[in-house]
Amino acid sequence: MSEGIQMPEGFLWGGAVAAHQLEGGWNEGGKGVSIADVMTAGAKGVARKVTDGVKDGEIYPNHWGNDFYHKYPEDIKLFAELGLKCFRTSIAWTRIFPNGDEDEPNEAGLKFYDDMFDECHKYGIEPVITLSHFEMPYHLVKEYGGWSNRKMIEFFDRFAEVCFKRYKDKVKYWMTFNEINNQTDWRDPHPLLQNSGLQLTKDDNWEEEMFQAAHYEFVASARAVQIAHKINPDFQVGAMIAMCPIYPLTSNPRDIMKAERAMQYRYYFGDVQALGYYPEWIEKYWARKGFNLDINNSDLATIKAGVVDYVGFSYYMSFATKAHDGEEHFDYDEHNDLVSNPYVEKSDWGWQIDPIGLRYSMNWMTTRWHKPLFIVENGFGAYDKVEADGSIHDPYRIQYFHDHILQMEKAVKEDGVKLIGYTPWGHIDLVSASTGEMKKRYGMIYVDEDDEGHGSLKRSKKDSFYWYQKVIKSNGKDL
Ligand code: BGP
Repeated sequence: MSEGIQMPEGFLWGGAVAAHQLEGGWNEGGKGVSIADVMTAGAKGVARKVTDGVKDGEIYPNHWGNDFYHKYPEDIKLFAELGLKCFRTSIAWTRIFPNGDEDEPNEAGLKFYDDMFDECHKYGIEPVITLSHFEMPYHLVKEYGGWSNRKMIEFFDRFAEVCFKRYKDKVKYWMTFNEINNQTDWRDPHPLLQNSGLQLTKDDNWEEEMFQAAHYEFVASARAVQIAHKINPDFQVGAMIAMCPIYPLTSNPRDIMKAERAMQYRYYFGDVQALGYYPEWIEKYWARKGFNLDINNSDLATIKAGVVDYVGFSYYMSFATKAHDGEEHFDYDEHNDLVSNPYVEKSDWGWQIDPIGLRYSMNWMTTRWHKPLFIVENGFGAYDKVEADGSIHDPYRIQYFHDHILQMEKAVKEDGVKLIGYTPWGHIDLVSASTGEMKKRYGMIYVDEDDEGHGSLKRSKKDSFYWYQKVIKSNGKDL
């Protein structure tokens, strides 16, 4: 494997997780029920089921996660041994506001994060915090219809403000909504529900609902940016975009136009959050589709005033697309328009492995949004095997990280991209967001637990642990 390039001093090497995928303790410490808590397990290639409450006999993997809620002191100690400079996680909204619409926050929930952040600082690890990572109070979904309701802006901003005030001196890097653009596959209820809680309200015209919900999220996010800067001008508040560049399958101009529209559609979220305005094409699109959205001038002013400080993004894979015969408008429909790219390999879950796509994406975002970037997710979900002596050899994961980190380093060194840090996804094994499985593992730290939550929960180090440890120690040179 080739040698790496040393990163600039102070580069934030880290790891990333999300509250609902690892904490467990779903009904402890006064926590309310979140939408993640009512999602049953899926399986490889099968979407998880959203239930209308918790029923006996169903498996809800987010109820136990990997038990970080109880084990965080020993886990953070391991993260320190790995050498992490930062740790990305999220605050479970329901620990702070169990129902979402209360006036007063839940002290036990606030204290949990206080203690956990203190534990990080003990080892010089900087917490990087997402406010809403694929979850919201289930009560807000049932009673208000989630983000289809403008009232969510008020509830979210109250939650954000309480967190900004409480953790004013403990957290500097924030993100508002995880993968806010992972709603563009609006035919698939799963990402919609996770981001917006829309699933339980209507089942027709989801595309229009998606644009509406996203708009309310943009306003809430922009207001949160402004609130944050008032509380602490040093706060850095970012967007969080799921970046999968969409390539044209061929150089046929029709495919080029199709891919261009697909990129516009999937990434207008970044335009709004990083540039402060909706792109030109979108109003024409809404008019042609007959969408009638609740967007007013004061919202647009808020969006303009609440531009993010940086763009956090996840990168796992690239996509490819191709125009359909005879189609006139080149509209993007994520459910039907993606095709297989013959030039890249795929993971066991069909995710296209494309390290150069990471460098390409970093260039594309920099040219378009002119903001510092932060790679807050990147990783390889795979089956791992524990050997008789307890060791776990995961060369496939090391290869994936090696190839992606090298491209990341080239983007910084050779292309001038400004990059705050790199936090590989699920550096400790956790529940998969899409399938609810434990066996789709991303970790450098193995957790002894199966898909039903059985196992000793014992943590052990995979080969990738030692590999990443040396990458961090050499600041990216020893790859
Ligand atoms: C991103 C999510 C994460 C995480 C990751 C891996 O979309 O932000 O929460 O889960 O993907 O996905 P999965 O767990 O489905 O393999």
